[in-house]
Amino acid sequence: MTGGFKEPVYVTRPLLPDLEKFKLRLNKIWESKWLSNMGEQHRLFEESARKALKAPYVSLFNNGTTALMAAVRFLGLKGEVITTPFTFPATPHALLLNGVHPVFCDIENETMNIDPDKIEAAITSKTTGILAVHIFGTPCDTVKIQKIADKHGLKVIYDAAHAFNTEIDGVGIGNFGDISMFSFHATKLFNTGEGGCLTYKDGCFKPGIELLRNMGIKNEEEVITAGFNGKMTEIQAALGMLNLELIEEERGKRSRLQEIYHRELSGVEGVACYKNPENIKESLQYFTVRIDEKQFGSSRDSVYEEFKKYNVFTRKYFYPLCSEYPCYKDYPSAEKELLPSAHKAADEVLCLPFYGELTNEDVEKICGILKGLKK
Ligand code: T4K
Repeated sequence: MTGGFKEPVYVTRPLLPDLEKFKLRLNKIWESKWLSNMGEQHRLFEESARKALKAPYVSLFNNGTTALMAAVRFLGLKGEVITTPFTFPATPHALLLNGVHPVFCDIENETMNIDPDKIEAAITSKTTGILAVHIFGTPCDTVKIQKIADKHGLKVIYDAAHAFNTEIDGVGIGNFGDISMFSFHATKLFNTGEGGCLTYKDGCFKPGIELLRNMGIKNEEEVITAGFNGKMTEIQAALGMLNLELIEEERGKRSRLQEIYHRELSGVEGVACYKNPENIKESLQYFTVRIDEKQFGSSRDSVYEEFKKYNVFTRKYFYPLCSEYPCYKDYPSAEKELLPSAHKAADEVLCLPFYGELTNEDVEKICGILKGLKK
């Protein structure tokens, strides 16, 4: 039996800049006594994030969820919006908290993204939009989704929380649909502790989105709409500036680890790893496998439990499905029979540890443990 790890190995660890460099930025913030409300660090970081995402326009937020809520509200979505059940709770919650009913649509078996061939059947007279997720950073079928949206006059929002740096044929993923949302949470390849942003192609969106982000305040004497507080702080922005400098090196390390995972796990019956086509620049956000219980001899859940005995803490993203939460389970679209691929993915997917600090030997050991669990 392969031995376990001395220290716990988590699914991810945050990228952190050199502390002394961060202190220099903090000194500036302290001197300025400017902590929030779009100060200098915010301005600098917004421009750097825009370049990194290859996006025409960016609005920064204090986290990805508030950003997504602002997108739904800004586009005036109401009635029903078609979305995926195989995602983090933030996706459907951003709709429900805006008074919009999420309508769950099944996913594609391979990419685990919303199945565009099933979207049209879910459209009713109440449908106003599609909220698709580039799950694990794998791009949705943006061409098919846009065609459906154009045909039915629907808005498209992409939840790109996992897709920082994802590109299709060299085009940043934030250029698709009406608005895209990115998360900069600590668990993301690129992080500001908490944080996120919206990207969009239409510059006219900027004032409206940013009004929502700051209570609807136009100036000291005018509040022209009902907004909330979604502002990113100067400290978050400063961390973002420094973490952006580390991304390429981190991506290099993750690419190497990804190769080792693929090499070690290829040919293991019952373990499947998805590979993006050549024209996709990957986000390298997660490394996921699917465990087929029949072929592997052990279920995903038992693999997850067994890994803990070796001090390895994998994650069952995204189990349970959002359609199984108490707030959604009674929706007609939440019926299990309508979502077979989503249920299969929720039962099979396991996210393995994936971050640059891991050594090649660590990943080989994790693969050894997994192979040892095959029956
Ligand atoms: N849409 C999608 C599709 C999303 O996946 C998310 C967030 C959102 C929208 C919303 O974006 P945000 O509002 O969060 O910006 C984590 C994250 O909190 C969440 O951002 C993320 N998705 C989700 C997939 O994962 P948990 O509850 O699994 O995190 P937690 O605390 O269990 O952390 C996982 C592991 O990461 C820990 O075992 C150890 C490591 N870790 C975590 C933190 C917070 C660290 O090493 N350091 C840390 O500071 O939700």
